[in-house]
Amino acid sequence: MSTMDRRHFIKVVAATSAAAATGLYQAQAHAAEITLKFANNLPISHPMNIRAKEMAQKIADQSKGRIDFQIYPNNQLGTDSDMLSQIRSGAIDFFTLSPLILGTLVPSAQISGVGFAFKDYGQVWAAMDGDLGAHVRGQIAKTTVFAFDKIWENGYRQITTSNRPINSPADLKGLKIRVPTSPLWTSMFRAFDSSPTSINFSEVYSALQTKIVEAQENPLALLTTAKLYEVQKYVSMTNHMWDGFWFLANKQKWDKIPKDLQDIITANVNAAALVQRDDVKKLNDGVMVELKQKGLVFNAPNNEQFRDKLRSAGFYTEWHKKFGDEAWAMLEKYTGKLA
Ligand code: X2X
Repeated sequence: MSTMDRRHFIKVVAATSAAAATGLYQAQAHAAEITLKFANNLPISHPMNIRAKEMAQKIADQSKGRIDFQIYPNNQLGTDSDMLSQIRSGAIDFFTLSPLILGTLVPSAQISGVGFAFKDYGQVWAAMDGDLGAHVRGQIAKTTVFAFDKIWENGYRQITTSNRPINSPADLKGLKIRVPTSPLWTSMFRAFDSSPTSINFSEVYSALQTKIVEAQENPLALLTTAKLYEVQKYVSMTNHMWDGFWFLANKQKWDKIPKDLQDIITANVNAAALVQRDDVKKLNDGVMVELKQKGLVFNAPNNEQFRDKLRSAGFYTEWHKKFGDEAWAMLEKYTGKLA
């Protein structure tokens, strides 16, 4: 090797290992004008990260290499609580978060997670792409972050346990269940007379494995991609709530991005949301057979009984009061009367 070659070789190796250290998916190996960090809590095999990776490449291509859109999946940068602090301060540029967990910062954002509110996806997308979503995004925009128009998909949530199927609301009594960190989630499982514990998603697998909790609830896509089937046995198809991910940006960081590049990012984030919605729905609908093969035992309880339990516990009355008449009417415009 000549001196020149060796120098070049060392430079390439250094650049490659630096790239490997800075993020799992790096669209650009050479220096871009703007480097942006998107962090999230989901495994790399989840459709959110698969579509985000594709999106990062499109953003790099369409910006002609001016933007390096880096993805930090799977809680690499910390728990949801940590990442919420990071997006608020601008330590990260983008973050996807459940509207309910965002409720720790913007209480009104939790309204889309009211138990048994949306009967089907027609209602979900009409509401979230319509007035209800616009109302929530307006509230989020009063903070140091804002949400892009199109919410990303997580899915309808199902209860899993390590020791017994949930057939009726009575089976939820005293159940030691993990819930994400959110006032509405805790309130809902208290209304079911369960014993909910707030745990960030990054700790869920080990909390179930070590039996700190016996149960959790999530869409089926998470059971497979986060391998929760290894530490749970029963899946009860309660469909007790729909959940999504607002794609959040730090406002101050965003305002520093030139308008032409902002437009490229906005168009790609919203477009990726739409294909990701479809992917996640297909995965949630299609993965049951595979999960059964992995040993999970499914049952389909009567959802109406669970809804009645929330009604009689005063859950709807309480949250109607908290969200206020105007927001509640906006929700019921899409869902019909809830209580
Ligand atoms: O924490 C969860 O359970 C998850 C992955 O579904 C959310 O991000 C709300």
